[in-house]
Amino acid sequence: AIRLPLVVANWKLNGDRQLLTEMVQSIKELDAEKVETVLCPPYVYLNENTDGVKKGAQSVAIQESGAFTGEISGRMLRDVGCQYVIVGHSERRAMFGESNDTVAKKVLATLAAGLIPILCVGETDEQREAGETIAVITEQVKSVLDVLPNYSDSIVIAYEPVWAIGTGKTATSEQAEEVHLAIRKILAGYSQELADLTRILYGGSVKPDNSEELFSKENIDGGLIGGASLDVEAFTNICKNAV
Ligand code: G2H
Repeated sequence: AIRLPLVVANWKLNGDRQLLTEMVQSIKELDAEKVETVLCPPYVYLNENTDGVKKGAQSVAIQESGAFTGEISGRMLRDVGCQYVIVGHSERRAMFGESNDTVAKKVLATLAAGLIPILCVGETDEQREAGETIAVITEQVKSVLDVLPNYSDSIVIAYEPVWAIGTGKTATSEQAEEVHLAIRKILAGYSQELADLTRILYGGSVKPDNSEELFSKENIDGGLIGGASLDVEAFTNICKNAV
């Protein structure tokens, strides 16, 4: 494949230093030439030494610096060795009021700091029932790509149907592949190279036993893993299934 599989652990508001240490020990044994792995613990753990295992943040400030109490900038994340930032996770959109416009600004802030954004998109249950899935995804992807000055900047997209997040419901591999293919077509509208190179991850109740089937799909290039990324054995096995 031209796209190296990518598996990202999104710990959300969970985990501690000990889990990070144990996870690093397990993940560093994987063949990095066959699967790229990124750990996204809460901000406070990003300064830990992860022995070559890649790190990402779960969000980032829009601003570069200044009087923005509680915020963390892209430059700071890069300074402590991060390479990725998850942007626009559905929990941030739903609970912290992040609009498509905010998400686009965060993607720009991420790229400006020399980091790779993992742009999350996904429809709610009601939107899927109303037949709006592709329209919602298109709007979410385009609102970011339309403001990118340069499509050769590397970005990752994560498709996470909101109804499948932390609910135990997973999209079938066919449902997921259908949306992943639609996203790749949207990317091709900007440039074929962007479509060919951009990794599109699936997220939403990915577990060791459903990951192999999901990752076997042509347009699913890896996963964004929540709950199962808090278990060393489960997460390691998901990474192995992406090879
Ligand atoms: C979706 C996913 C990780 P989970 O939010 O981003 O979480 O695997 O727990 O559904």
